[in-house]
Amino acid sequence: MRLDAQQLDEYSRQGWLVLDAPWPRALTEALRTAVDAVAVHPQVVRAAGGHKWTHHTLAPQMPGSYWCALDHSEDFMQVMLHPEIVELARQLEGTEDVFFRNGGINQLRPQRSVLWHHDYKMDVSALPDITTSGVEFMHYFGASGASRANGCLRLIPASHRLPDGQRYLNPRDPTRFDELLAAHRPAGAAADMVNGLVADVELPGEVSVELSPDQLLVRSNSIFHASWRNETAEGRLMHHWLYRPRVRDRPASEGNHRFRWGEYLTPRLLERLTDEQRQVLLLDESDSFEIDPAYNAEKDREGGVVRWGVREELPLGRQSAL
Ligand SMILES: O=C(O)CCC(=O)C(=O)O
Repeated sequence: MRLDAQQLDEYSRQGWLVLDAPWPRALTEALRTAVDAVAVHPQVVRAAGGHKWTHHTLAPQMPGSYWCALDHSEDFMQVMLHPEIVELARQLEGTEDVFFRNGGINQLRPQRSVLWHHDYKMDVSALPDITTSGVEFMHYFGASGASRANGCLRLIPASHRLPDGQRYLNPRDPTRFDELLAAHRPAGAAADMVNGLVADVELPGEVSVELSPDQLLVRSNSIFHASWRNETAEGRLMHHWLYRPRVRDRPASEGNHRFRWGEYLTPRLLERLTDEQRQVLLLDESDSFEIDPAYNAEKDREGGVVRWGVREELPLGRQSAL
């Protein structure tokens, strides 16, 4: 899937786009089937040390882990590594040399919201080869998609850049968004807000991104965003994933690799990948990069335990057959 000049310009200026999902609808249905098969009672998730707001009926693979059995399992990988997605990522990053950083499921719990934040604020203007901070795809794959009622995304268009419109955000600089937030958050509401129990404050210029499960949000990894509070009784299903341009011969923290996929995907899943999928997972180049030191603790804690496989390898929750 390739974007036209107008879409590219819009993405560059505003930092986000909504597209029709470029994969067959059956793949989205397979994601829901997989969730139904693996889901357990929310109390079981809590007892298993479920991550505070991203796990509702999907248990972490080990206590405290961010990762459930599905995040990079076969059906999810077939969407995240779909040829149309790889093509889009390459076009948006302006280079063939991109890698799949990671994906993950956010099953926003009832009564929870996500506060305003930036995921990634590196000033890439300091890196001569890099002109973007990475592209993130967000797919709200539950039957009801994303609505204000179930906690859809909110974002501030064009917030992925500094006010000069040229540079991406730098974590070391105070940003205008931190100031904006401080000016709008009422002091008395801070405790519940900071804990994500009420929706964060409305900010001037913000947009709510309501989507059907047949749509895809494409956004700069640097955009300023939050979610509404999930007012429904169900966990809101979304999976998102990130591609980044490769940074060679620079410190590991600039490369920002989180996984060596060969250590986390089962042999049966590895067997089912195409050459192109192997390429963006860097499976045949695993000696050519270092894991970002920011993820060393995760690697030490979870390496060899957290794994993702094919459908037949999933732990079945309610015993429903796939
Ligand atoms: O789950 C959501 O809707 C928002 C997720 C988010 O903000 C994030 O993962 O950075």
